[in-house]
Amino acid sequence: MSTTELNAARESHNRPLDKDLRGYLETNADIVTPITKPVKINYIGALTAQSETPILFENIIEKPGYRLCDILVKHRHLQARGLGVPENEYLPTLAKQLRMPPRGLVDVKTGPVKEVILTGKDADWSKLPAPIHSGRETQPYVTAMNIIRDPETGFYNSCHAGTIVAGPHVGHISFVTSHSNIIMRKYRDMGAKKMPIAFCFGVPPGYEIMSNYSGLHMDLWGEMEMVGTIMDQDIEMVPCETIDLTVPAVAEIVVEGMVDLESMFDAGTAVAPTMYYLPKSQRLPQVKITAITMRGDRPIYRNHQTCPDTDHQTLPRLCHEAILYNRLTEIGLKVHDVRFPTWGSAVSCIIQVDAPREGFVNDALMQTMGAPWINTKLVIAVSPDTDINNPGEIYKAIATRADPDRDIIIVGNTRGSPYDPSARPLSPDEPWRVVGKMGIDATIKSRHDVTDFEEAFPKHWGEVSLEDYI
Ligand SMILES: [Mn+2]
Repeated sequence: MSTTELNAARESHNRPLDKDLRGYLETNADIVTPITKPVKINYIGALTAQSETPILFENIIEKPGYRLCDILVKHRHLQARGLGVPENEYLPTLAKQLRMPPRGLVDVKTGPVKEVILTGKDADWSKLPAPIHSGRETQPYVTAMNIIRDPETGFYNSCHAGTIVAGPHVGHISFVTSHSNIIMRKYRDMGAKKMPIAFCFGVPPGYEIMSNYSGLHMDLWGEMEMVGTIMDQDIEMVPCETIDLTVPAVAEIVVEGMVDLESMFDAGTAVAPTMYYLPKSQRLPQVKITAITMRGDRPIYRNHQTCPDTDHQTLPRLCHEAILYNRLTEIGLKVHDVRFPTWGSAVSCIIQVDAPREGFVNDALMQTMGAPWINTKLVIAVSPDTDINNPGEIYKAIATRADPDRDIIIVGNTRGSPYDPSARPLSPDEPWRVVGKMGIDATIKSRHDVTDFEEAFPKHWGEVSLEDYI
């Protein structure tokens, strides 16, 4: 078997996809690093961020009985495992699935997440192995997939809004996504004072990829109704104990709560996707925890360590990449890849394209720069021969294939990221900011002589190894 065939076999060997996270970790044991030695919870962040593939802590000193996993989707080959397809089919597959109709949800009476049920005083979420993520933070930070229901449509909207564990039964949730705010407003307009929310820990990567969707969808489906579409299987949901919501039956842990819609509370800083402490302070809604349900046998807490570059940079942008893949394909160019690299601080995007003739790349750059989100401040177009995984290659393509006079588009005064220090704070609308955007065409162009890009190597390069002569 060739390496390509071998990789393809490895990456697609988990189709049909595992229904639950523990099954997924077993199926993909070849890339999971189990840590069986005792680990202090305060070391979890620093240890996690040294792993490039899934890591599973099985022995957390302060939290016996729990396991904790992270780094499920940081790299393309991991995302491909999550969808059960070879790496080169990952992006076209997700892009197509996002254009398909929602599969919906299947209600069942009970499931593994109901093996342990804690309510009242026992529903103490400070007992979960939620770590403190950074040097400046003082409280544990929960990054689970959360579910809220649109009160008008009944659709289940999901995101991974980070939530500060402020006490045994209290949290402060950073609802930065516009859909969460629209839904909260709908509840308020109906006269509601509280909104039910469920935090779901430990679901397979397919759930997480989909739950981070953020395009036009609210009038047709919620992210949860699409999980079955991208996982190609029925998604079973069980009713919550204390709130009127259903949750994935196969989750490892579910925390039920009610969001207070009437007041906002001062919360400290958190780590932005840019990995800075921005915004410096926030006023956030409060959540009151009403129940915790979980598996009986060593439930797996899913953490998304927020810094340095981890799943925290990648996960929210995977559906963005797929949506851009569709939009760029619509223009008529061949899209090889779309990537928000972890080293691009979640405000830059690389598109790897083949353009049929002059003019296409500028349209592709503008389409990407004009994306609905605020993370395409810097967009770089490269050709298929530039290794998109290698920052040095991207830099070289800019240096040798872009003429600043002809190949750079700059647009001023556009929506900036609240997490981008270079953007101008917009008073009195903080934390919003304003910033320009830049597109760089670093592809090989028709005006170039392709043979100019033939790279020089020594004779017998790749055939002889220095190791053999030491
Ligand atoms: Mn949404």
